[in-house]
Amino acid sequence: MKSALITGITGQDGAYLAELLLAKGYKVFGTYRRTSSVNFWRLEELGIAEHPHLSLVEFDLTDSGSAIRLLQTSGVTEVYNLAAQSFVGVSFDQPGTTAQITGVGALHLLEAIRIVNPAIRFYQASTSEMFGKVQAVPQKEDTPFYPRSPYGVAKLYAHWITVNYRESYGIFGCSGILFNHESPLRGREFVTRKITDTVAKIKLGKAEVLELGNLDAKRDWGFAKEYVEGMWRMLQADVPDTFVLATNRTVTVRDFVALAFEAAGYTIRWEGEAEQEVGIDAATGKTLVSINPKFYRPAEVELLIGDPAKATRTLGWKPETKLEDLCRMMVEADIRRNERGQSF
Ligand code: NDP
Ligand code: GDR
Repeated sequence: MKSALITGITGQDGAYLAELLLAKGYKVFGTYRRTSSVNFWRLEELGIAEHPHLSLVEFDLTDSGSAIRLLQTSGVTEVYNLAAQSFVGVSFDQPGTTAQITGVGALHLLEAIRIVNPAIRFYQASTSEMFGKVQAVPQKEDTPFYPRSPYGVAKLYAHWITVNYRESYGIFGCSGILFNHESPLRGREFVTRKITDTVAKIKLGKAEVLELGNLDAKRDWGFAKEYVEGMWRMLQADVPDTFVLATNRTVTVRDFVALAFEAAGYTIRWEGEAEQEVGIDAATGKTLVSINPKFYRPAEVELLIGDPAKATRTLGWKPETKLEDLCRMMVEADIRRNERGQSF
C-alpha cells in the first residue's frame, strides 16, 4: 500500500488531496495543529474524516524535530507540503510568523527527508504570488519572480530550497507553482469565498452589503479539486521538476462579483470610481457592493495569468471547470450552508 503525508490537511487543498489519495488506495497521514478548537469541517464535508486509511497527527511545521519523528514513525514515501500561513493580507501584519511557517517550514521537511529517507518524494506548494509584480504574461516556469508580499517572499525561499535540495542531494523535490484555485471548501478570508458567502447571505436577507478592497486585481482562478490531481501527477513523474498549474484566463475581482450575484439572480450595475465605486442592484437600485479601504494591501499583485502548457505536455494535466460553473457551485453551496445556519 502506498503511503503519503499531507501537511495542512485541514485546509482546502489538503482535504481534496486526502480525498484523492484515499480513492487511489493510499494510506494517508494528515497533519493538523494543536489548537483550542478542532477544524475538521472540510474532511467531514467530504465524508473522509473517519476513513480507516486516514491517520490524523498533531504537527507544527515550525518544529524541525517533529518533522524528523513524523517521517520515522509514519514510514511514508510521498510528502505533500501544503501547510502554510497562506493569507497574503495577514502576511503584512505577521511577516515573521509567515517566514517561519511558509518559508523555513519547507526546509524542516526537506532536512527530515535527507536524514530519514532521501528516497521520499516531496511536493512543495509554490504559488503564482512569487511572480508578483508583472514581468511578463502569461507567466510560466521561467518567468522572473518579483514577489510583492511577505507571503510571496517566504514562498520564494521554500521554492528555491526545494530546487536546491533536488540539485544538491538528488531529492525528488517538485515545486508546483499553482495559480489561485477555489472551491466551496475555500476559506472565507479569501476573496472568492468571501464574495460567494456574502452573496448567499444577501440573498437570504442575512447581510446588506458586500465590502471589498481592490476590485481591479486580475486573477487566474481554477477549481481546487483539479489542481490537487496535478500535485499527485508531479510526484508520479519520472523526474522531479517545477510546473505551473493555471487556466490561462484572467478575470477582475469586479467581474467575479458580478458573476456571483448573477448566480443568485441579481444583475449588478457599477457606478462611481476608486473608493466611491459601488455595485447597485439593477432591479431595485439598492447598493449591494461598496469599497472599504481597510481591505487594500500595502503592495498589490495586479495581474496573474498562467500558462500551464508544460504541465499539459509532461503530466497530461489540464483544467476543465469554467469559472462561471465554479462560481455558481460556490454560491449554491453557500446558500445551502447559510440556510442550515452553518458558519464555516
Ligand atoms: P489553507 O489556508 O486552506 O490551508 C493551510 C493549511 O496549513 C491549514 O491546514 C493550516 O492549519 C496549515 N498550517 C498553517 N500553519 C501551520 C503550521 N505552523 N504548522 C502546520 N500546519 C499549519 O490553504 P490552501 O489549502 O488554499 O493552500 C494549500 C497550500 O497551497 C498553501 O501552502 C498555500 O500557500 C498554497 N497555495 C494555495 C493556492 C490557492 O489558490 N489555494 C495557490 C498557490 C499556492 P490550520 O487549519 O490549523 O490553520
Ligand atoms: P490572493 O487571494 O492574495 O491572490 O492569494 P485573495 O483571495 O486573498 O485575494 C485576491 C485579490 O482580491 C483582492 N481583494 C480582496 N481580497 C480579500 N481577501 N478580501 C477582500 O475583501 C478583497 N478585496 C479585494 C486582493 O487585494 C487580491 O488582489 C491566494 C492565496 O490562496 C495564496 O495562498 C495563494 O498563494 C495565491 O492565492 C495564489
